[in-house]
Amino acid sequence: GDTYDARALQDKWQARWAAELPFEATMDPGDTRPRSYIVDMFSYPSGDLHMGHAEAYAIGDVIGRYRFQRGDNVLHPVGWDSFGLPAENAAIKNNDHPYKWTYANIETQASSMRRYGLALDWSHRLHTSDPEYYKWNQWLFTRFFERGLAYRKDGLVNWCPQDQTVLANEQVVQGRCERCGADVERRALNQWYFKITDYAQRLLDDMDQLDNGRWPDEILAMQRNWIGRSSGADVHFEIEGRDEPVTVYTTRPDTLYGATFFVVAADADLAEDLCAPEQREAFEAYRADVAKLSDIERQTTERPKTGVFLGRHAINPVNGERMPVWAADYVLAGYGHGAIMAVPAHDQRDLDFALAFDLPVRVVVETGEADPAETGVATAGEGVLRDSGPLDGLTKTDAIERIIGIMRERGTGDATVNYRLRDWLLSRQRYWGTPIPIIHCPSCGEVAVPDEQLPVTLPDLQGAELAPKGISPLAAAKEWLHVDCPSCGGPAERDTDTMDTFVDSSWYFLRYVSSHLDTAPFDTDEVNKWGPVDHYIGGKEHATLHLMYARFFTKVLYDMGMLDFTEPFRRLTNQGQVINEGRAMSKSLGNGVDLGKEIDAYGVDAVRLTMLFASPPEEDVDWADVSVVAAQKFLNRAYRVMSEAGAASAPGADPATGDTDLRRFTHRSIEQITALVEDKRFNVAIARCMELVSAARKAIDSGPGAADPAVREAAEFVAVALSLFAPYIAEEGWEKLGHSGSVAVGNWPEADPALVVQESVVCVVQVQSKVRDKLSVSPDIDPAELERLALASEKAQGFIGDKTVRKVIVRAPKLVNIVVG
Ligand code: ANZ
Repeated sequence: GDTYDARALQDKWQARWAAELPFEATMDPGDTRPRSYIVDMFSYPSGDLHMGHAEAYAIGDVIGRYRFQRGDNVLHPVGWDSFGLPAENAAIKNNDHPYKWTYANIETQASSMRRYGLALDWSHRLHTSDPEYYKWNQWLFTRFFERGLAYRKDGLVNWCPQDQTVLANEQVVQGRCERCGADVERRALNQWYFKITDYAQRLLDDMDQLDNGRWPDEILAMQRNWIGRSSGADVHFEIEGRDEPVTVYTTRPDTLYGATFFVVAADADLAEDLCAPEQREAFEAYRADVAKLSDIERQTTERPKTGVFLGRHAINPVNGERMPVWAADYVLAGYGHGAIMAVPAHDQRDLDFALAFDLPVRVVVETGEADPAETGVATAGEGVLRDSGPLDGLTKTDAIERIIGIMRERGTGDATVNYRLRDWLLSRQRYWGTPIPIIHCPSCGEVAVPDEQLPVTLPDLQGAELAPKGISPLAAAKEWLHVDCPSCGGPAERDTDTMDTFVDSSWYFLRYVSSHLDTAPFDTDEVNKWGPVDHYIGGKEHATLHLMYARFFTKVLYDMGMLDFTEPFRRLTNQGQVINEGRAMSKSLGNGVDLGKEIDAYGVDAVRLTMLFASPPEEDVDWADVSVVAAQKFLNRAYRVMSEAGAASAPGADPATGDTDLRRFTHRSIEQITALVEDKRFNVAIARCMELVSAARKAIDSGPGAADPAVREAAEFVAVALSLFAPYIAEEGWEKLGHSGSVAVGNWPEADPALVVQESVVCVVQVQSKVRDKLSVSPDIDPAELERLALASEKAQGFIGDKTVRKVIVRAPKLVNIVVG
């Protein structure tokens, strides 16, 4: 037939792949093929697959399928990130168990993935909500706990009033809940944390394994920013009437002589500690106001400065000056030491505060700018120190070094480094997650559930029992709650919080390798053979969440001796979004496109090809600008070329006897498409496939004809190349070409170098834009060499004469224009 029947091909080849399993990795140690480990960020089972999944999975599939074609032992597994709030909210609404919604959606997505033609290894499939998976979350938590990397503390946490649960800092976006958009509040709670801050410097240092294009620069920049390394000094200030000195962190110890007051975070315990009795009432009132604000609000520069005098004085260690101590909200309790020396002349926030409360402003760095006390603008730039005793006349950098030296000698301060990164708040007061494997015993304290009692499975709750109450629903499951202490045997209670689901996704790519192992979270030897993941594909919304956490887990597991690598993902590709009419698809805009309907109308291959052809993987695809019909037409042309070539000749003919022009075209296509695919420029690779199909068509219609071995050679490469982008039609075409097995594995050809070299091209040499000579040169000639040849041309020299060459415009290989005057 002339046109292919997409649905029939899908059914036929899906069944074949399911029966023959061409995409399963081999774990056999005797298999010496290179290993490729490709992972897509796993799916959250919120419903059926949507256009965004289709884009991301198409990209990951090209990467995986290319490695299959190169003959690698490929592991490209699949799994589900299946714990989380939406399942629970659906269960409350439907008076059901979250289990049902979750696993029904997983099955829907799984069958859509199979239909979508993804070359996945289904035998490694995992779901994080299975006890056989989350048991190992608990096991890992216990190891972290033993190493002091999981701990509980009281603190102000982000509280989502809508979801009735705490959120990690990373889950608060501009003061709102990342998930539901509600304004996040602050609450004082006792919660579990992972000590990611211990790894701040390594998270920075190891980025040198990820730069140079291996990870997108943008993601690395966001992580660097999130970690927020700052280097400066700790300075100890005596406080009048108090034994203990108070330490502040400053990036500008050079400005110590310009410090005119002292500020403590109003919500820090220190403020309460320092407050003089006569100021207590004013302080308490102020602190109550501050508790209502988010960190983001507190740091916005537009807000007027507020604060209260604490009735005390600090002593500047360099000059003995008395400085009033204030409490204010622009100093954060959780950064540095929660206290600062204020230098209003050189720090804008301090200046705003000084002007609001009539505190002195003293310039100590001469920058040549106007007096901050008059302009209201602090001068933060470079300059020379003045009114600063031993620092006078020094530059900022030298002054910093000098003052640190002085303080070190006197024991009043030293150089130090600070990070913005906070510990990872782990506890959630919700049901559908991994129970924290801790038992609280009145006499033994926090006791880890012994490994042999894991998993601690979720109690069987559903419907209204899951409704948010501010405390975890698990607390209501009394039978589950009350246990004997594993240590003393006395009555005790389980921890009722569940883990942030980002714990689940921090190590699933390790579990995949041996996803059914029941003696350990993963098989260390096997993971060290496959890992780190060669290529990880997923959205950039995970820049500071999942991608940071996964890096952290990998380092901890390395330290535990369970891994021999320190970074989880060698290469990272962030796919663009599929949008419509210039905007993200959304229910409220009504501009959503239904993946299932597109596939029903045009077939999987045409939809995949459209996605991949529309733009490079990292860029957005606007569905309003693409033509799935055009993709379908191209696939029909490709299909006809493959079937006509297949009908006219049998496999095995010696291509050397075929048409040379077409052969050259085919081999140049092989060379270019290989390079383009390796460079992830799939859209251009597809354009080259289209040109190859046209060249083969021409050879059939008005050249050597369909039976020519060069036509077969071209058509075979069309099938092989298309197997990356449009797998069904590629299989069918390959079969039409007379082959029996799958086209998808081990068929990628090498370009014949003899056929790839282009003979010479003609280069026009102009003088004053008039053609004066023609040179025959290599198509990849170096521009400098071409310029030399053009200037040496006798004919061109005749027109240059004794005039001066002003400029030579070189457009290698085809044009050189010599400008004289
Ligand atoms: C005196 C000074 C003078 C400062 C000057 C800056 C400029 P980064 O770079 O973000 O680390 N600071 C320290 N702890 C703080 C806290 N808990 N809340 C709010 N601000 C705090 O910023 C470090 C600087 O931010 C420190 O250096 C301190 O102000 C302030 F001309 O000390 B500086």
